[in-house]
Formats: sequence, structure tokens, C-alpha cells
Amino acid sequence: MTDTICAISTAVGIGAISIIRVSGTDAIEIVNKIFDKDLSKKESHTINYGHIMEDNNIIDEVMVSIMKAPKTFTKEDVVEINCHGGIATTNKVLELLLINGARLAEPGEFTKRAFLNGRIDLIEAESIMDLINSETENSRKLAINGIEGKISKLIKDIINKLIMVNANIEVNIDYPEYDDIEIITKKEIEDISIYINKELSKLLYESENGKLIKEGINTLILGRPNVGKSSILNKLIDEDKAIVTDIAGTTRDIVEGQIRINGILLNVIDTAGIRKTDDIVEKIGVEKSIKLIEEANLIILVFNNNEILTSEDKELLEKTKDKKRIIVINKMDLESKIDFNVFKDENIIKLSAIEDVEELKKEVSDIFKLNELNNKDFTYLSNSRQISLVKKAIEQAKNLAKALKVDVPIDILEIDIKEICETLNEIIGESYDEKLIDTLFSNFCLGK
Ligand SMILES: Nc1nc2c(ncn2[C@@H]2O[C@H](COP(=O)(O)OP(=O)(O)OP(=O)(O)O)[C@@H](O)[C@H]2O)c(=O)[nH]1
Ligand SMILES: [Mg+2]
Repeated sequence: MTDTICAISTAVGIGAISIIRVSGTDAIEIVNKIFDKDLSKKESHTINYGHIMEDNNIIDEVMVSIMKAPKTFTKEDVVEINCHGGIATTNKVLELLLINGARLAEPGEFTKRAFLNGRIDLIEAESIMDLINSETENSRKLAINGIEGKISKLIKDIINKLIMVNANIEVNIDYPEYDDIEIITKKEIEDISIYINKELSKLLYESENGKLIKEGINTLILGRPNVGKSSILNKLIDEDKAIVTDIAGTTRDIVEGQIRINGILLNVIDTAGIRKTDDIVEKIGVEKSIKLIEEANLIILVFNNNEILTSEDKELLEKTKDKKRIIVINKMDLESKIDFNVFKDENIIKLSAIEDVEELKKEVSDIFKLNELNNKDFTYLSNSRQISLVKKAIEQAKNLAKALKVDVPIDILEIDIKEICETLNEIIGESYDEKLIDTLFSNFCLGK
């Protein structure tokens, strides 16, 4: 027996239709109180025409879908009212439901019930949120794969294999006289630890791609003043967004733009030119630029072909040496004064931002293999909760392999295996922390 919740599931505003969703033990009974036909005897999964009434007044002409438990999204009785769109009508219908005994759902509460009632696992629930938030075709594909349960299946397969191994360990413990069984079991443990390490490491490696698909590539354009950073940003996004002048120190705050390369979003940030300065505003800008290095997925480090390298240039080379970076030598239309030997071990792109930056776009695509990414099967993890638990499971599998090598007693190995199962169960939400679940679902939108 659960209380009955209701919420507007469509976006609030003016539109042709709004859908109000009701879920819980009394869903049908509550809607019946405000509907002009008797819904109590209607078959499950039917759509019923009628009117929402208050006293004897018609509030709206509606279609009401009845879906009886358990074959519903929440596994509870669900009623959906399709009423006319617009704020006044939708709110009025919602108000009548509340007066008649339903409670306003919290954000994500329908999906939370679907999860708690075993209709979907946690990865699937998180993917539903990702699907709703998808802005690109690629993030949509990523999310729908999560909902279809590809990753859940992989995790569940591993858990089942581990359970089988532990069942065999139990046999060994019960019949210690059969040495040969123990040898077979130890071989099984070795195989499973190798298998987990291999499968989960692959998933983890590819999850980097999942993050890029979902969040885009944070790209920082860095360099001394006047080297042409803002010109490069403007050319990349094909818009005069950043101010370009021949005065060094033109850009003082960050300027952001977005482009898509092979369907992947590039969040490009143009920064204040790096130099020592007494100008307070410019100084803050420079400090901001330096801070952003840490979070960037890619640095485009720009130098001026027409000038010799300065100590500031060299400092920037040093500061970004461990980051994924592309070195751009700009102003190639002017006479070369720069010493190219400094970059002899690096891949450099020579261009002139006043002409075009196509080569730079191609390099970004090559570095991140964006073309391949686009054609892959999109079975990636895409959120940090899942990623950190997969990392934990890999570590546990490695420790299991180590324990096996030093001949740890088999009943201790059984405990190690149980721990891996627990971590994997956490990923799919088979075991969970209530606080975490509350936080997770509270990020959903209302009515989902
Ligand atoms: N000749 C030539 N001039 C360029 C090129 N790219 C940029 N410039 C010029 O160089 C000057 C500085 O360009 P910006 O794009 O403002 O340089 P910036 O790196 O953003 O400079 P700050 O904002 O001061 O750090 C402008 O006058 C541009 O027109 C290029 O490829 N060739
Ligand atoms: Mg600039």
C-alpha cells in the first residue's frame, strides 16, 4: 500500500496538451471522483474520453489512460490525464487531484518508485534522466543504450559468475578431502579475476568517451596577449563573439563559444592573454585563465609565428605539458621569427586565423578520435557514481588475484568475492544507500 502521488509530467507553459500523471494504490479511485464516467470497471491499458468535473461544472474535456499494476512504469496503478494545455487548466486539474487525496510528487518520485519496485535498475534510472537532458543525437544514443540495459547486463553477468564461483568454494569447504576440486576452484577464481579486470577496464576506458559525448570537450585557448586567441575562437565558432584588436590585453574575462565537431560538442573558452601585469582587472583575468588549465580536457596553446618565443611562452609550455594539448603557431601569413626547434617533439598546427582554422578542427577530431566515437556502439558509463564504483571493483578484483597468488585460504577468498559482488550490486542499485538514492532522484524533473 503506497500513498498516491500526482504531478504535471509535461513542460509547464502554453501547449496543446498537458499530461498529469497519478500513481499509487488509490490512483483510479481518486481520478474517478473528478471524472464524469465510472472508471472503476474499465479494463487496464485503456484510454477513456470524458470530462473533469468540479461540483457540476465542466473543468476540461480530457482523455484518461488507465494502467493497472503491475505492468506500469511504477509497477503501481497509474492514471494519466491528457487535458488541454496551458497553465490554468493544468493547475486546476492538479489542484482537484490534491483536494481528493493525492499528494504532489517530489522530483523524480515516479522513477524512484519504478526503481524501488524493481521495474528498472539504478543505471536505467540514471539513463532516463540523461535521456531527458540529452541535447545532442550522440548523448541521446548513449542514454537509450543505458535504458536498454546493456551495461546492466554486463554487470549482472559478472555478478552471476561470481556467485557460481562462491557456490563452488562452499563445496570445497564442505568437502575438504577432495583436493582436486580445490585446484579447479582456484583456477576458476583466477579466471574470473582476469575476466573482471579485462571487462571492467575496457568499460572504464571507454567511459571517458561517454563523458565526452555527454558533456562535450572543455577546450581552453591559451597564449600570450595578441597571439590571436580570440581570432581563433571567432573562426572556430564562425561568429564575432570575442573582441579582436591589435592592442595586447584586449580579452580580460573569459569568452565562451560552442561548436560541434563530428557531432561532439566542443566548449571553447577564450582567455585573457597570459602576461605579468599591474592592471588589476587583467591580472584577475590571467589568474582565471591559469586556474582553468586544471579542468580543461584540451588546451589549444597559441604562439605567434611573427615573434620570438618569450619566457612567458616557455612557462606556458611547461605548465601544460601534462595536458592533452594542441600547439598552434598562428599568423603564418607573416614573416617567421619563431624558433620551431623548440617544438621538435610536438605535433604543431601552423595556421593563419585571419584565413581559416580547418586544420585545427581536424586535429581535434584526430586527437579524440571523434569519427570513431561517432560510429561506436555507445555502451559507455557516463556518470561519476558508476565510474568510481567500477574503479573500486577493478581494484578488488586485482586484490583477489594477489590473494590467490599468496595462497590465502579459500574461505577468505570467498569473502573477497562477496565484496566485489557488493560493489557491483551498488552500481546497478541492488544494494544502495537511502540518502544517495534520495539525492539522485531529487535531480530529476517534476513529473518523471
Ligand atoms: N596577420 C595576422 N594577424 C592576425 C592573425 N590572427 C590574429 N591577428 C591579429 O592579431 C591581433 C590580436 O588578435 P586577437 O585575436 O585579439 O589576439 P588575442 O590573443 O586574443 O589577444 P588578447 O586578447 O590581448 O590576449 C589582431 O589585430 C588580429 O587581427 C593572423 O593569422 N595573421
Ligand atoms: Mg583576446
